[in-house]
Amino acid sequence: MLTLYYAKGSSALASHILLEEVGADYAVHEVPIQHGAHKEPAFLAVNPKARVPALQTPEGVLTENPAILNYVAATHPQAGMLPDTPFQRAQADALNAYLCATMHVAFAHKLRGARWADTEEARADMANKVAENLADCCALLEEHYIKGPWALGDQFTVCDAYLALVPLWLGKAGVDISAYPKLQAHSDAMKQRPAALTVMAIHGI
Ligand SMILES: N[C@@H](CCC(=O)N[C@@H](CS)C(=O)NCC(=O)O)C(=O)O
Repeated sequence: MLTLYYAKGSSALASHILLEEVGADYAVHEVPIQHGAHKEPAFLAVNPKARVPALQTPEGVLTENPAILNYVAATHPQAGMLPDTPFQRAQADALNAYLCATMHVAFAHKLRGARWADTEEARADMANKVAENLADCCALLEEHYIKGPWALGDQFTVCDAYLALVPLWLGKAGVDISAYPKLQAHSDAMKQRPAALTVMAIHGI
């Protein structure tokens, strides 16, 4: 049995969508980060990094969206969420690493500036750069990484569950997704998938 620790509207959406897409047998445990629940001892015992998502598995807890996505895909091979060849799998890892370590972090500078700077002025400077940085990320994804209709081509994969976060980040940062036709089409296509829609509704999206 799997248990996903998540907060509504957070980046846990990606792992949540994949669990639903593969038809996993899983439970959910909401961690309302807006009330500081992720800093309570009960959750720190699950994830000492105080972040969602976290996935309780029979072998222990996994954190970080890319790791959770790969685990869920690998344990549900019938769903075909990983590409076939080692090279394509590495391409999927590269895209997910970019979303995790570059694009999500760029977005986090909007509300989480206190991680990096102590003064109001520095935090405001960082927040003011978020839209520009996300637009740069989108241009790169659009030009070099999204093959279409799904991230890696015809097959829906782990990357597509992660890319479901991009419209949220852009909306909150005031970046118009319609400037990026492949990302817009991807967002529209996600809304045609019953599993993704179910999870988005849970997250209030
Ligand atoms: N690299 C992590 C990022 C997780 C993360 O930053 N989650 C946010 C929600 S989107 C969080 O828990 N924030 C709580 C905080 O920063 O205090 C992943 O991809 O799983």
